[in-house]
Amino acid sequence: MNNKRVGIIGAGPSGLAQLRAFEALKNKGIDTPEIVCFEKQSNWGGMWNYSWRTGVGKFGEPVHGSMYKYLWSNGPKECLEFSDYSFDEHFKKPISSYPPRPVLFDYIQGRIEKSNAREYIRFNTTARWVDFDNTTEKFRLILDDLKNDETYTEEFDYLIVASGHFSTPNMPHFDGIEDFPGHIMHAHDFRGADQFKNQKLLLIGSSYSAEDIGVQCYKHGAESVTLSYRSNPIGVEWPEGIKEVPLVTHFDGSTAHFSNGETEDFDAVVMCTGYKHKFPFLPGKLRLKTKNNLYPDNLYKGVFFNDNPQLIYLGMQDQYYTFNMFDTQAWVSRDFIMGDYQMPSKEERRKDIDQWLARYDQVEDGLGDVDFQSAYIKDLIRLSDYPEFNVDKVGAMFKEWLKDKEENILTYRDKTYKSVVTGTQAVEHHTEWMDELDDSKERYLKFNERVEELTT
Ligand code: FAD
Ligand code: NA7
Repeated sequence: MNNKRVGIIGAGPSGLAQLRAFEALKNKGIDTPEIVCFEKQSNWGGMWNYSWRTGVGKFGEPVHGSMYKYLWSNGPKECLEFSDYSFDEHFKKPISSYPPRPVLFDYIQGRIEKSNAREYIRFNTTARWVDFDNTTEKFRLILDDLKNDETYTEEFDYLIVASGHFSTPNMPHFDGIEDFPGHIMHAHDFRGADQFKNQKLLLIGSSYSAEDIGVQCYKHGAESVTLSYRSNPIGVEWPEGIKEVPLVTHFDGSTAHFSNGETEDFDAVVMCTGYKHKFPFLPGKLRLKTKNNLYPDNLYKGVFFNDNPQLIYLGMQDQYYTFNMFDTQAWVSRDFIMGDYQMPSKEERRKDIDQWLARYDQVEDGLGDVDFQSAYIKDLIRLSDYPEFNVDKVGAMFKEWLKDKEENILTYRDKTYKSVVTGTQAVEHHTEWMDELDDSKERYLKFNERVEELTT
C-alpha cells in the first residue's frame, strides 16, 4: 500500500498531465500515492477555460485567465498533440491544423474525462500558503475553500506546482501615461477585439501577445494597429493598417512619442509586455525565481527544484512545445515519486543544469530555440515510458511554422500539417482564417463535416 501523499496546485494542462500520468500507472494495476489537486477556478483547463471576467473572480481571487475570444491556436496542433490521445481518437475525423480555443479545450477535456481524475480535484480551492518541515520532510499546505469560506491545512510528501506563468501582468510605466485619456489595459485583461473596432490602437511589446492581439484587432476592424518594440521588431511584412515602431518614450495626452522621433495619436493602449512568474503561496526559499525563458535556473530536468526535489514545477518554461512537453515532465515527475527514477546528488544536478544553461546561452534565434526545446523534450522522453513521438519531425514542423509566419502573418493559419502520432494529414478549414469571424466549436466542427462530405 502506497501511503505517500502528492499535492498538485492547478488543474490546467500541466496539472492534468500529472493526474493522467498517475492514472496511466493505475490502469496497469499499480498502486499509486494518494493525489489531491487544488484548483482555484470552478473548472479545469487552466488558460483554456475561458473567462469573461477581468480583475477578480466571483470569490474575489485574481482572475487567472488571459485568453480571449477569437483566439485560434498560435502554432500547428500537430506540435502539441498528446502521444497517448490523438486528435483522431478525440474528433473521429481529420480537422484543420489551427483550431480555435474551444476546440482545443474540448480536446484537453476528452483525454482527462476518460479517467476518474475529476475525483482528485478540489475545485474552488486556492493554495494560500506552503511551508516545508525539515524534520518530517513534509509540505504543509494552507488551503482556502472559496465556496464555503473555510481555511484548512493538509500535509503532503511531494508538491507539484502547476499554477502557470502567464497570468500576472508585467506592467511597465511610461512618462505621461497617467494622463492618457483612452483605455489602457494589459493583454491579460484583453477579452476580444470587438471594443477596438474603428479605433487607433497602440500595442507595446513584440512577442506572441502583441502579434496575435494586433492581427486579431486588424481582422475584426480596428482602424489602425501600431506595435511598439523595445529590443527587436517582430519584423514580418505587415499589411497596410499594421505597422511597427520603436519603443514609446512618453505620452502627451493621447499622443505617443517614439524613440525615433515619430509621434501619433491613439484611442487605446494594450500592454503586451509579458507576465511575471508569481507564486504568492510560496515562501522565498521554495520559490522559483526566473524570467520567461526556455530553461529556468534551479530546476533539474526543468522540473525538480534543486534545493528540494520533493518540490516539482511543471510548465514553467517559455513554450514552443506545450501539452506534450507537460506530459513528458509529468511522467518523469511521477517516476521519481514512485521511486522508479533515481535522483542524482545535488552537485550532479547542478552540473546538469549548468550544462543546459550554457547550451541555452549559445541559442541565437527562433530556430535555435526550437532545437533547444526539442533536445530538452528528448532528454525527458529518455527518462520515462511516455509514449515516444517523433520529436525531430515536430521540431521541423515548428521551423516550418516560423517560416509560414514570416511569409504571411495573415495566412499562416490556413496551412495544414501531418500528425506524427497518427500520420493523418490535417484538412483545410474551408473558410480562410482572415474571413472566419466565428470561433465556436459548433461552427468549426460542422464545417469540417462539410469538408468530409465534399471529399467523399
Ligand atoms: P495554466 O493553463 O495557466 O493553468 C494553471 C492553473 O493553476 C489554472 O487553472 C489556475 O486557476 C490554477 N492556479 C493558479 N494558482 C493557483 C492557486 N494558488 N491555487 C489553486 N489553483 C491555482 N499554448 C498553446 O499550445 N497554443 C496556443 O495557441 C496558446 N495560446 C496562448 C494564448 C494566451 C493568451 C496565453 C496566456 C497562453 C497561451 N498558450 C498557448 C500557452 C498556455 O499557457 C499553455 O497552453 C497551457 O495553458 C499552460 O498550462 P499550465 O497548466 O502550465 O498553466
Ligand atoms: P512574452 O513572450 O514574454 O513577451 C513579452 C514582450 O514584452 C517582449 O516583446 C518584451 O520585449 C516586451 N516587454 C517586456 N517589458 C517591456 C517593457 N518594459 N517595455 C517594452 N516592452 C517590454 O509575453 P507574451 O505575452 O507576448 O506571450 C506570452 C504567452 O502568451 C505566449 O506563450 C503565448 O502563447 C501567449 P523584449 O523582447 O524583452 O525587449
